[in-house]
Order: sequence, then structure tokens, then C-alpha cells
Amino acid sequence: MINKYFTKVEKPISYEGKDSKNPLAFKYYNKSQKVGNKTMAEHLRFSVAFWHTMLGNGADIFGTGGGFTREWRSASDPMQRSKDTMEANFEFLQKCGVDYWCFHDRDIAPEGETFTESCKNLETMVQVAKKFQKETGVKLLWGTQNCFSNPIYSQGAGSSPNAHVMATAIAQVKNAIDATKELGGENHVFWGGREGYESLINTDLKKETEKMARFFQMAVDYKKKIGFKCQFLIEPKPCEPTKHQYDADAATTLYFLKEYGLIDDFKLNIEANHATLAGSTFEHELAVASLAGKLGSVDANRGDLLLGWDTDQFPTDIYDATMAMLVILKQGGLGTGGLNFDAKVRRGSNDPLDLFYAHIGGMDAFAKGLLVAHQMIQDKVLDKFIDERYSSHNSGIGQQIMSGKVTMEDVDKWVRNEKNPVLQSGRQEMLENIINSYIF
Ligand code: XUL
Ligand code: CO
Repeated sequence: MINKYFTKVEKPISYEGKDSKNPLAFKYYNKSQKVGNKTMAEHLRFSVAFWHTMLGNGADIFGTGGGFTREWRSASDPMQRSKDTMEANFEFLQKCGVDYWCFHDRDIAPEGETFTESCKNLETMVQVAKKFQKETGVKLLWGTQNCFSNPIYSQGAGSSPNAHVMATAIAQVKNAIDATKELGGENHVFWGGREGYESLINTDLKKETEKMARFFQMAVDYKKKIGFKCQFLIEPKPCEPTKHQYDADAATTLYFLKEYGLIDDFKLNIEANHATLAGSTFEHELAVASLAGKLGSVDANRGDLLLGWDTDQFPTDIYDATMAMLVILKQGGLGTGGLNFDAKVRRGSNDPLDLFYAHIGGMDAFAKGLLVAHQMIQDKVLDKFIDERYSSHNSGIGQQIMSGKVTMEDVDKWVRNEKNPVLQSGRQEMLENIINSYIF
């Protein structure tokens, strides 16, 4: 086991049960514990986000970082710094007992003077990562491209009005897909940070959305051409950084994929904090994606009710985790997807140990959510109630309407012959109490 940067953690974090007072132990996440027919690790498929955990420095838009101690970022040569960071990444993954990681191309390798040089740096770092993956057994949940930090993308990447910029984004994606393939990634993500617009006074909406579709189609064609079997995922997010994002939420993204004939080639990666920024809830976005058979993976984090931006906090809310796990379990799991902690420690949490506490908290919250959701599904507590709530559609006029056997005139006649409808209670408060009783 690598033991260089996180020496305060001498052995991998282990499960000690809910009464343990050890802050460096899992209270609920017991990797090999069976829940139904899968282990917790198989259900949850946790992943560490390289960009936050390895690169985060606590900086905000006003500047200075949080004074984080990050020894792996100290080398002055950029390639050496990247290599050290990769080593720290795998040490952390092993010690945290997380089986997967995720990265952007520009996270793991420095950008060069030219595009070609950037590609070369990426290829070198992919080989470094490959060696660590082999040594540690840690796998790649997904790779992606950073088509949003470089100033050339400030007016869009795949949807840019500038053809040279669009071409650069396409080329960058090609190389990022190659990197994901080389590392055996199970998915490849597209988050369109710059794919959107500020104002219609300088924007051709039709042209931009057609460009987006073309950009995705080329990625699909390339993936097929090289025989790469991974799942493509789009990660919806509204209004940050662009005012009108083309992939603002699950429903918008599903419509876009259908409209442009891309629906069979993509699923969605739903992020909790993006859902709340879209004025929705995590579980609603998960449910919309799942209903369409398109819930592929999850960026597990949370926002802050008082702050209107993407705070990317670690998920610790058991209720949210339970609601998420209900959707995930009901669709039979995430398949090749997983729960990626797209989350960062707070500015004041400047010690590397805080990275462990953060991940332990997130993993325990979802492990507990998994246990609660599984038990509720076993006991059919919500299902029984919901079935009953819709049962008037199982026969009589309800069944006739839904099976298309009656016309509006028939229904009109039926209603005129009946007394007024009697409503049953939705029992929300009773059900909330039941959920709490499973959590307690
Ligand atoms: C941005 C975000 C990204 C994606 C990958 O809000 O969530 O980090 O997850 O590009
Ligand atoms: Co994300």
C-alpha cells in the first residue's frame, strides 16, 4: 500500500459499526455486507472525484485558497506535480476503501503550449494512472473532458459560434475518450459547462443546438468506430456558468437527445446540487431520468439552502440519501454507473485528514440510505400505499379511460349519472412519519 502523503491514516478505513466513536471508521458502510443480493460495495459503487479531492485548494472567486496542506502539489515542475498527485490519488483511494475514481483530462495532466503538447502530457499521465490502477485494483468509473476552463471556450465549446473552437473541442473529446478507453473506464461523461448562452441578441439558438447535437454524434460515431463499449452520460446543470444551459435539467436533456436522434446512445449523470439549482429536488431529477430508463450514474453531493450556487458539499443528509436510493434500487441499480463524490471540503478544512472525514460521512450517509430504502422496499410500505391510491383505475371507468375504450362523450354520460367524486387522503404526513421510523 502506498504510504507517502496520508501517513496519519496508517491502515485502510474499516467498518466499526454505529456505536464506534472512532472518527476514522465507517459506522454504516460495510463493504462486503449483503443487502438483498448484492454487497454494499456493489450497490453503491463509490468514486472519488480527482478534481476536488486532489486539486481543491479552497479558493473561491475572490481568490486565495484556504491554506490547504497538499504536499502532493508542491513540486514546481508541472509533470512531476501531476505524477505526485496521481500517486496521492491512489493512496487516498486505497486508504478510503473506494473502488472507483473519476477525472477530467486537464485535471490529471497539465495543459501544454500547444494542443499537441497537451495531448502528449495526457497520454503520459494516462500511462502513470494505468500502472497505479493495476497495482491497486482501483477502477475508472468515468473520464471526461474539461471543455470549460480554457479561455477559448468562454463562448461555448461544442456549440461555439467559432468553427476552430468547435473543432478544438471535438479533438479534445476524441483524446479524452481515448484516455477513458485506455484506462478501462466504464462510462464517459459530458458536462457542458460552456454550452449555453447569455443573450439572444447575439445568439442563433438553432445553430448552437444543432452544433451540440453534431458534437455528440461525432463522439458516438468515434466510440463505435474504436469499439469502445462504455456508457456515455450527459450531466445536466442549469444556469451555472452559462445563463441558459442547453442541458439545464433531466427533462430538457432528454428532449434534446430525442429531438436529435441521440437518445439510444446516452444516459444521464444526475448531480444532487445541480438538481437543487434547477429549482428541483435530487430525487425528482433521479426519478425523471429513471422513468425514461436513462438514469446512468450519480454525482453525489449537496448544496446549501442559503447559498444559490454549486457549493458541492459532501452529502450527509440521510433523508436525501434514502430518497435517492429508493429510486436507484427500484430501477435495479446503476448498472455501469456509481455514486461519484463530486464534492469538496469546506474552505476551513485545510488538513488532508478532512478529506477522509468528508468521504467517510458521504459513504456512511449512502450506506444508511441504502439500508433504509432496501427495508422499505422489502416491506412495501410506500408501494402498498401508492398502489392503493391509484386502485380506482384498475376497474370501471378508470380502466376504461386508460385503455382507450371510451370516448369523451361516454365519459360525459358516465359523470352525469354519478354522484360527486369522493377524495381519499394523500396521507403525506403519515408516510413521512413512517419513513422517519425506518431511519431512526
Ligand atoms: C460541474 C460538475 C463537473 C462535472 C464533470 O458543476 O459537476 O465537475 O461533474 O465535468
Ligand atoms: Co458533477
